[in-house]
Amino acid sequence: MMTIDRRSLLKCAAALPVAGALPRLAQAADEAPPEKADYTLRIAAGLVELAPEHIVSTTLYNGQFPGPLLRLTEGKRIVVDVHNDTDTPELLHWHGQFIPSDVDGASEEGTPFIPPHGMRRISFVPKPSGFRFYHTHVVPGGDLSRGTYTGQAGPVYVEPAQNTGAYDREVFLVLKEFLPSFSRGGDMAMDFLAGAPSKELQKIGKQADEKNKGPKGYEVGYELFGINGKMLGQGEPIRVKQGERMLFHVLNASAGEIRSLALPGHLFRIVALDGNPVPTQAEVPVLWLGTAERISAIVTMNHPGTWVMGDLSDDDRRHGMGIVVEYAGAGGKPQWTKPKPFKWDYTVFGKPGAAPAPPDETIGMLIVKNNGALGGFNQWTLNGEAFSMQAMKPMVTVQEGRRYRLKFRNASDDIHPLHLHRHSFELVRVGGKPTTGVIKDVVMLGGFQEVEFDFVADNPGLTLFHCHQQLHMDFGFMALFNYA
Ligand SMILES: [Cu+2]
Repeated sequence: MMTIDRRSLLKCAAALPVAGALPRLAQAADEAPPEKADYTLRIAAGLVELAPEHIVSTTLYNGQFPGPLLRLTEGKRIVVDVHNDTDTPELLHWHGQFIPSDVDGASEEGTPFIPPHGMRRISFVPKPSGFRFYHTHVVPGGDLSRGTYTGQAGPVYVEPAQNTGAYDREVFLVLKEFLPSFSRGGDMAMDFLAGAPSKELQKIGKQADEKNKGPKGYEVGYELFGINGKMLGQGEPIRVKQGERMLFHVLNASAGEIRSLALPGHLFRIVALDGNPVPTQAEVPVLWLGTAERISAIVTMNHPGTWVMGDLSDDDRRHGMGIVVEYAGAGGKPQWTKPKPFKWDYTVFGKPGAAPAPPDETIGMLIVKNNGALGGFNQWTLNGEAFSMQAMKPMVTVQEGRRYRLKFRNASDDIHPLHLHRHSFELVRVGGKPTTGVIKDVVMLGGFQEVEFDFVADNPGLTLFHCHQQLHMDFGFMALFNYA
């Protein structure tokens, strides 16, 4: 289990080879090269022992899943050496941080690749504080051995200037599937989001379907599931004491799945979404996380026993998506009970009665699915255009200092975890409800629903926007923003 232990992390970092002996390539231009890196990450094939009878070979950071927890300090510059021991170019993206385009880790923004069997030294100032993560940003397309289908993901905690919240212990949980394969259609949960579908968007979706008849486009399914690289019942349980306040930092590191998490008999008091403190700390029985979303929640341990903290999907839990929580002295077989139906509503964490600042400009984006249009894969368009990796044409030009409202209309039945690089955004309308004060970098947009969020153009440089569902982003669901 990944509990925090600063000393073991530092020890582990020190045991890694120092970069000096290796060729230094594609160094970030504006940094003076320091003597030694603060952190070294090495991308290479490795094994994940999900269970003794399920050992998976995939690409990892530092030979482990998840990659090492990096505890950074807000505002304190770091140097990171990233080695690529694979045969293909790689990219390491610092998800949720306000850093320059050349180190953010997306080639669409101009970040150089880490060459095969080469390395890249980067340096940046971590911010904002809170729960972030790092992951690969290459485009796997139809290759399920690349991109986020691999084990390339690791948590980052950027320590704030001042500490928040009262808790006794912190635990990081990284949710991830393994052994992907394609199928036609899937069985993802769809009905858990607050709000109702729009008739007009359903009509647009239907028109698109009539143009693209034929079998359903490919979806990705998985054989094995785990938390921190262990299937449910494997590895160490989370051992707790009655009355303890546990702060769970949960990351959905999936390539495209939505995850849920419940702990029978307990409530989660949500203190932060995507690492950013929420204005209203509400208690919920279930966490729902779209791909790349993070939730920080405090659970007061007041229901002794041995419990399964797991996904609501019986099938996914049976294939490993869960972890045992064991009270001191409890023993016995881990128990699971299904929570009562519950709708996930981002607005309950917002500031009641407040109105968001008015935007300087509103940009509409209509999302349409062209069923199976790309050799069996669904094609995605934003305002009628699928992103072209050849053209790399910016869709929106923003001006520094202005506040932009993006209004998304989803004419498909899929849920889209929308992600903006290098900036945070404020939710202003979700599931038909106005809200303010919830700051995120990924938000789930429900099937045939609308969502609106505002961002301030305050970090000049090419900026990527995309759906974090790997299959969607690779087949059109991306847009580049540039600064005037
Ligand atoms: Cu999507």
